[in-house]
Amino acid sequence: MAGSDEERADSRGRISRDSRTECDSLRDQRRRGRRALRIALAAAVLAAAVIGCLVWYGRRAGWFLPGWIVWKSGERAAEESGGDGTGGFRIMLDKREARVFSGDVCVWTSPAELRVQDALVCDIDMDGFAEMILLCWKVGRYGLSRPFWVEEDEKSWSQHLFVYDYGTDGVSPQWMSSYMGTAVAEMSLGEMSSLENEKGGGPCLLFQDPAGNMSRWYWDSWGFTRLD
Ligand SMILES: [Ca+2]
Repeated sequence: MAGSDEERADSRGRISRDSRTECDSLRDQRRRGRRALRIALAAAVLAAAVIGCLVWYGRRAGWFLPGWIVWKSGERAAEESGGDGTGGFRIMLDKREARVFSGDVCVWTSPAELRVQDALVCDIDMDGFAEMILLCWKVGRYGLSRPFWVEEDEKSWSQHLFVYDYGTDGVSPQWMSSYMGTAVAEMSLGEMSSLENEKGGGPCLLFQDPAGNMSRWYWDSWGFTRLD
């Protein structure tokens, strides 16, 4: 009888130890589960932060610009002189940047926020002095300034046409277009016939869109107007 009591007590002791062991094991499992969840959450937050930074940097760097853009490079030489008796100037295009040279001296570099697709030099307004015309991309839809009623410009890239004067003060902005509203894959110079404007002809811009459609634009006192 005494032996039976000892066996029961021993059995209860084993059951109690087994229960504690199971409880400890369960707590360990829960602890490991919570730790794994915290690590997974931290990894997700870190991954989201890295992706966010990459997207932000990529946007600023122009990673998401349209694939049809052909970034031109090489020299664009002025056939005519700039204003105020300055001599001729030339533009060098390289790595989405434009630099203006007077002789061998670089007198201007396109602003860092611009990505220059192409450039032309011509007397587009027919005042006797050559201008520099940049086909470029920038973040936001407006030129150097935006209308007062627009509180914040857009954050996406858009295509613009900027016209610069070249004079004794160097390169200065003459006309900065807002978002062009039409995609330009290629830009070149054309000539209007004598019947196409009141000045008896003159230069115009030829735009080719990514689908190959052509259009002609001429300088109309303040800005470009489409001819056809
Ligand atoms: Ca001019």
